[in-house]
Amino acid sequence: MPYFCSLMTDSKRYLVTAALPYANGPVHIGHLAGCYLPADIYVRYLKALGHDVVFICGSDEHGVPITIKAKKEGITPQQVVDKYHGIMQDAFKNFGIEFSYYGRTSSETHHHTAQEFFKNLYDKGVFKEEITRQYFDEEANQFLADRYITGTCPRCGNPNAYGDQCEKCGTSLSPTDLINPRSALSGNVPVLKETKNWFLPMGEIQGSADFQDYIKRFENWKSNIKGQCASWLNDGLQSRAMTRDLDWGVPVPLPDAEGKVLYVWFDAPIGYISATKEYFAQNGNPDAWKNYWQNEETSLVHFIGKDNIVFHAIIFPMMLMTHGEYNLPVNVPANEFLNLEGDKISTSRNWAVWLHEYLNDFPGRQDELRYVLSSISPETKDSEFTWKDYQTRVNSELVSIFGNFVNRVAVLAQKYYSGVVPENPALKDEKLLTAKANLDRDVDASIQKMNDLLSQVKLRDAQSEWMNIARAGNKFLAETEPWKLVKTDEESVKAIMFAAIQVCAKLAVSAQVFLPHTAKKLAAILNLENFSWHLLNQAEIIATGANLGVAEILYKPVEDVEIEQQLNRLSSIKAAQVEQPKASSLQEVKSDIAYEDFEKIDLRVGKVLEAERVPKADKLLKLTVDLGFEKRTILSGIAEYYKPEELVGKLVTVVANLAPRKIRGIESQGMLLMAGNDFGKLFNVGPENDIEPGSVVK
Ligand code: B3M
Ligand code: ZN
Repeated sequence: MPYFCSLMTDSKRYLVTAALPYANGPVHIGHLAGCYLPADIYVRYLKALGHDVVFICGSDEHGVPITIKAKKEGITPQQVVDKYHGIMQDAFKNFGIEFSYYGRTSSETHHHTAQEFFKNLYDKGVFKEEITRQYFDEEANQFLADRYITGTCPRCGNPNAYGDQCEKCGTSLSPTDLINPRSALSGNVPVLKETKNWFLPMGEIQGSADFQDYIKRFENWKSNIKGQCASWLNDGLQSRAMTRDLDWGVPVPLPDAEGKVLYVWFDAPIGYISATKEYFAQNGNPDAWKNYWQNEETSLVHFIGKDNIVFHAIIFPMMLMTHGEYNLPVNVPANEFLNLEGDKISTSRNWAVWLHEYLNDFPGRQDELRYVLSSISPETKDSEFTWKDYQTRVNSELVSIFGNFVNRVAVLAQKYYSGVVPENPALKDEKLLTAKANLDRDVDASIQKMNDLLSQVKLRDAQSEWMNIARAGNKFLAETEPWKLVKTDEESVKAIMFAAIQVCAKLAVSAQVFLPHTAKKLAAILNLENFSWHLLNQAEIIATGANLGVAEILYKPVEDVEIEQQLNRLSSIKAAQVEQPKASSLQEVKSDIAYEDFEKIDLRVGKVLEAERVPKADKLLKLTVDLGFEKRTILSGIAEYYKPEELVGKLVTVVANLAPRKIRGIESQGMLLMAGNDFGKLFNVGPENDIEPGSVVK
């Protein structure tokens, strides 16, 4: 039954990218599960089918994440990127993520390519030059782009959203969208200062026929991407500055742009193009990159994490489209987030399983981690890595099901036939015939499903079908019991072992996409040289008379003590964090303000009349507050601290003249005063006595 013949015959060209990680820290399991492992599996699958694939990644070496890290470590941004570029590249390689090329955005080719791209759009008159007021830190004497500014996300209420994006809900933001903005440099409240920048008029482009045509593709994409994109498109896209007042990045290639660089999200995706150029230049074919970017027969696929969706599904395609010579992505498979032991993975809080440390602690055990991460891949929703679960999945699935099956077959084949594949005589016994028919049916069904799932980029389920092949093999051995039968019916045992060896070969061929190290070892055990995906169609992969290799145990069980060590490491990190806030739990006093400035704030007593949760916003409550002279709708990020019913009837203090602001499509007409620090509780700051709503607080 040739289930993937159609795919085999029309070999296609693919350019697959995996998000360029910021070179501001090592790679952790969240990165791997988010996009690098899925991209690698998909690329291996396409290659196994015989397609022509170039797989591109590299270090994102610009942007505020780099300069913030440099400041923190007391080194230059260049030193930061040099350090982490090497660490990341090595870790990916050792883990078996096989990029065709791993570039870096500090390269000369990249600077050129990004500047040329910008110039191309500039010359076409795409950008709108605008003088706007941007946040500025007077103490640091610096504009606060992107991550230099933090505040509360207007969409989900996360108090630690960045000026370019909220990592909690994935929304892309502008600094002025943030509620209570603060400078990440000094903690100060920033001021607004005028500066000139070049904007991509995304609203206009959204209306263009080309873009409307492009977004039809979303129809076939994963629902998490479709959902996010639909919500931005429904809100209507806003223009976005493609330049920044920063001194680290690709200089804006215009005469009047001194001290300005390209927005990191403008230059970084162009990094995919630059890296492809470098790859082909290195191979002595400097023009071939065009075939992968500018030839419509090539399929462009971007693997990313959910926080990068808007940039890859909307902004970069708009750039490519307005340039005019490039392909647009045919798919943008984005994963959700992976959490670790009940908490969000965080580089800055050191809450992560670092890949280079894993490779150190578990040498030669890359595939165990690959297996577990694919099994829990956050394809449709956030998922969770725990060390206990890691141990269970390795020991009770990889070792006990797959490892056990191939080991039994290899050992019996050595024992009965000295490692030479036996003949395949026809089975006669009814029970054995049924067992063999079941085996064929189950293995074929799993291979077919695995193929369908792989081509739909449903890699987690695809891997579980792969494991089902081994399950079918174990069931077959349990039903036929060749170790007993060998005493009475040697002919049937030959047929049983022949069939079991073919199942091992199918496992080896299909393991190449998920567990490449395992596939190699198993191929050596089977003495299998050809790895073509074609073979999965064949009833017989290894012929009678072929010599098998040496039997070898594929995995060792994960010991309790290994898990304890990892858990201890994590607990000491938690312990260190709990202590830290105590030392600095009180924020520093902000710089003095004039009384006239204070007087501008109109504080009033309000009475909460109604309170309810805001759907899909964990932290937000929607309140109706009586201010005496009118009733106001106020959204407040306090849902974690107050139940709606606790607030009804309470007196609160309201900033009554705060400019209204739309949050989640609802206009918030004021703000409640709350006391608290960044980690503990929040308490309502309201009058202690019953006083009339609308009374002035002074
Ligand atoms: N460096 C963000 C990230 O690491 C960014 C991706 C760039 S892809 C062009 O999540
Ligand atoms: Zn948010």
